[in-house]
Amino acid sequence: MKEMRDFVKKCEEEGILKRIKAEVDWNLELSHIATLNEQKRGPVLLFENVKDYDIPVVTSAFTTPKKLAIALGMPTDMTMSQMAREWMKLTTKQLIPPQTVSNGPIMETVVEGDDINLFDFPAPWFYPQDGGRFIGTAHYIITKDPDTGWVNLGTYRSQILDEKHMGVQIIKGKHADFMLQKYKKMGKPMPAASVIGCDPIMFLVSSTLVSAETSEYDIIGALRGEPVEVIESDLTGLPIPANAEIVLEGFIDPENFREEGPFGEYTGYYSGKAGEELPKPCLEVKRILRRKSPIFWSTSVGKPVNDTHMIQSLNRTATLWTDLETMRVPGIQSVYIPPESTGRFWAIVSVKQMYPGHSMHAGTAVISTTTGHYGLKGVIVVDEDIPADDMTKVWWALSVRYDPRRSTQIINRGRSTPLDPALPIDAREIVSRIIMDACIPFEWKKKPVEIQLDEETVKKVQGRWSELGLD
Ligand SMILES: Cc1cc2nc3c(=O)[nH]c(=O)nc-3n(C[C@H](O)[C@H](O)[C@H](O)COP(=O)(O)O)c2cc1C
Ligand SMILES: [Mn+2]
Repeated sequence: MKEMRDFVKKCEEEGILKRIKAEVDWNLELSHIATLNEQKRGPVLLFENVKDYDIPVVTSAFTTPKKLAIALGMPTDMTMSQMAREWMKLTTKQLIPPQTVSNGPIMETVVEGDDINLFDFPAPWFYPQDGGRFIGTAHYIITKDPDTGWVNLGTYRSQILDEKHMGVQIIKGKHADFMLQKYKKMGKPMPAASVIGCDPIMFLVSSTLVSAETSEYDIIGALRGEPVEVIESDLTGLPIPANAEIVLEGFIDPENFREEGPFGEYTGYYSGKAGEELPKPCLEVKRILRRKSPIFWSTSVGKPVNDTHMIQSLNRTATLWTDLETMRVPGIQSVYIPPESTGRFWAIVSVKQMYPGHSMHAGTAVISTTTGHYGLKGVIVVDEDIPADDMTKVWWALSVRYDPRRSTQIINRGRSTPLDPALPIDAREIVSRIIMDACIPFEWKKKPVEIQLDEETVKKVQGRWSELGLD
């Protein structure tokens, strides 16, 4: 899969894409249709007739495991946890850097100077109290480290502020923020490009916690098994994906931030009310590259479960699992960060215990990893017979193997996310974490005797299944 169109085609063949021909307003209506559709875990939507526009809009691209499997080119019956494991395997094998080409569909139309107008794109107005129209949701921002040349892709929500400016919420400590601080020291604006509409793996990876100095492009290459084709921009020097739909290129002035938001965030709450949060970086758009007839891609963010939570669930499960393997925590059977926890606040780890304290070894490791040290509130550790993504069994373990006083540890001071609505608005730097060890203590000499069905009888009654009229 090379581009957005391949994904649309594949989803249509699989019968999980719906073309919407009726006119739909970009103002609230489109996002509300998407959200209601997502609540039912409905199909990918392709809005072909958006009011005031002739550019179609895709939404709801990732709201089921099957859609993610299609995007990743994996078997469509895989579970989230299994896909995350495969992700881990592919991205720890061999990274594949991008390949520079001289031309591509993204160069079909070049818009410069006075002709630049961000309102030319059907950016939706998502929720009633949003501060404006958000053009960058299912998109990512390309930046480059001025010292090392490291190229970063990061998804940071972006709002249209006027025809030529978009606010970009680059949260402190994110990779584009590292780079912006360097440009600030140099007294220079930072080149940046927003990519809207691309091979869906690119969007998946651009919101993944990849270590600093590693380019997301190389991870994308590893997942696809072939390099991303990029064109080196003569304006910004950035590598632009040749097969993208729309690219907005320009510069972020580190000295000149602007108010953006509020926006209905993935927590289910608004974030960024004016006055509550600092002004945000702002991209001045100097050139638009686009296909003649581009497809616009958007995602509803907002309450779980939608694209954002599914993406975060998949990629954080993958990076957490990778972190645990890298730390050589033995016996890890499966890992899962449920989308219902917004894909970030809770993690479940299944472990085959081999020594006393092993389950807590796993639990404490999780909160010390790169993925687990940021924003996570709870870890549930379960024994090997409980798959991390089987909620029925996880609840059972929490009920019959867990004693709150013995099995709980609270860590008081962990790194938090400024978007967490459970913390006071002016104190969101630090959050506590809980480790819940729902494993039977390894050192117990006397263990409770678990019921197992009699194997012989199971075989026998299975053989009688149709005779019993149970087929
Ligand atoms: C739809 C969506 C919107 C996001 N919006 C933001 C945002 O506005 N600001 C932010 O810092 N991170 C946001 N994230 C999370 C980042 O993409 C994620 O932390 C990623 O690792 C950032 O890239 P970096 O690690 O290269 O900095 C968003 C993720 C998704 C899926
Ligand atoms: Mn990065």
